[in-house]
Amino acid sequence: MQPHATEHKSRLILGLGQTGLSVARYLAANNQSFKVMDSREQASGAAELAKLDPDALLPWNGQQMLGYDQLVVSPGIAVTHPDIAQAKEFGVEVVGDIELFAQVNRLPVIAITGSNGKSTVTELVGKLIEASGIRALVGGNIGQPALDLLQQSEAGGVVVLELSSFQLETTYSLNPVAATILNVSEDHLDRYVDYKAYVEAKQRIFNHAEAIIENAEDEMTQPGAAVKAKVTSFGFASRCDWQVDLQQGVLFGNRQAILDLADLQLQGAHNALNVAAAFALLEAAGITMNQDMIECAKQYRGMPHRSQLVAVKNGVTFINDSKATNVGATVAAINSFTPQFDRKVVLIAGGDAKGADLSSLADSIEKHVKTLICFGKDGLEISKLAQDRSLLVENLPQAVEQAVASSQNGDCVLLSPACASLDMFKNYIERGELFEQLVEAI
Ligand code: UMA
Ligand code: ADP
Repeated sequence: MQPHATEHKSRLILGLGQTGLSVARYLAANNQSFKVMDSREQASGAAELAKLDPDALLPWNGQQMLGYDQLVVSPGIAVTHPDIAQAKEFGVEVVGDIELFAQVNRLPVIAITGSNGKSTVTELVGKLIEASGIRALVGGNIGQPALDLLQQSEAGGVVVLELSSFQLETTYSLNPVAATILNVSEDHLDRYVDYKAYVEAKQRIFNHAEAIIENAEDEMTQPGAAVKAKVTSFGFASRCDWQVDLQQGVLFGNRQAILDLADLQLQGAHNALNVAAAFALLEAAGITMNQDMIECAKQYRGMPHRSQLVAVKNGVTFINDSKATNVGATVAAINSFTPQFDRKVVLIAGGDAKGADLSSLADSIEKHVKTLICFGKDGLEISKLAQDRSLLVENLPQAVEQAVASSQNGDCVLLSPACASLDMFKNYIERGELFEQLVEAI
């Protein structure tokens, strides 16, 4: 049992990004003392922290960490870092911002994790809750740190949290009314010893969940026998509580037709599963479905940089899926465009594969991709997946140039990198925006 977040103790925040700042704001507002360490010379939140406490920021020092009761670790810093591991061994508590949030939050929480679709489902669940007439407080890995939601929580509502595996590693007390792992595929293997450890981190979301939503297509999303919670399923098969019936083109909830898949603005079978998961989460949280919610789901267009149409130029369709930072997302994108563009996809991929096994991309490329254009740190590895149809270039502008040269009327140029962008860009947004600018300039 972790001590209560507002109990007085000496706390050290590790990392001064969005999370670290939100923890500092929260502790300062509750008259709790704290210090902050960041291993980088220019921590992004230093100016804002100085307004709260000009003396709070200290240089990174592993020995000094031993002198605190609790370390509040940002998700971008591995808890296996030798200094943190040593402090833990020494008896210092190691928690994250979600743990502090869970210890004081009094509102019902819907918790969402998975390798892909987290942000889409989190945003959609928030919109559906609002459509039902209830307030939704949406945050976590999606951007708004969870502790910042507490300021808005007095007026009531339901909290919707997107949780990364990193955040779950340092969370102990969260007891969501409904929790899901949407899917699991290889990701972040630069942070985990192996795939099993990554899956175990994700499974922590079920620890105290009242209801669990599992993906019937993916065993890794299903709780172990030790977990005692009501389980609801979503998937393609008729046995699922929430069924995406691709043959009939209908989403069924508890065997009742809810909507025609053709009426969804979101494209692809993976997104239909996302909608099914969202409805299943709401049902498990006790929110009654109504027509406004169904209309809201149909109208939802998804978030930027996730399989978004950029333009059609000279008969060629350009799609920005820059947020595809792992193999699973790129496979889903290729599959979702196959009905319209089978063997007419010019795929732009590459970047930092984060240690993933790329071979599972080979089958989709082999079957459905016309030309593969690769760049970035792991571009060469990806290009080897289809040597007869691949080109290796230096950067994204060259990739777009080559894609234009390789495409003809009726083709689709798809930026879906299967890799993180950090080897060449600030983030996936910068990568996606550059792609959009390059397409606009054609
Ligand atoms: N830092 C160090 N040493 C390190 C690494 C980082 O001192 O070795 C410091 C940096 O200098 C920086 C701070 O830690 O000042 C950054 O902390 P952070 O990387 O934990 O990032 P935050 O700004 O706190 O943002 C985090 C999430 N980032 C990560 O998990 C890497 C954000 O998710 C999240 O939106 C935010 O908290 C609010 O909850 C981003 C993400 O990329 C979108 N998530 C990964 C993903 O989706 O795949 C998990
Ligand atoms: P996350 O927050 O988990 O990264 P996003 O909703 O931001 O998820 O989507 C990330 C990428 O994954 C995008 O390329 C998107 O098209 C793709 N994607 C979304 N949902 C799924 C899904 N259910 N299965 C596979 N890929 C998906």
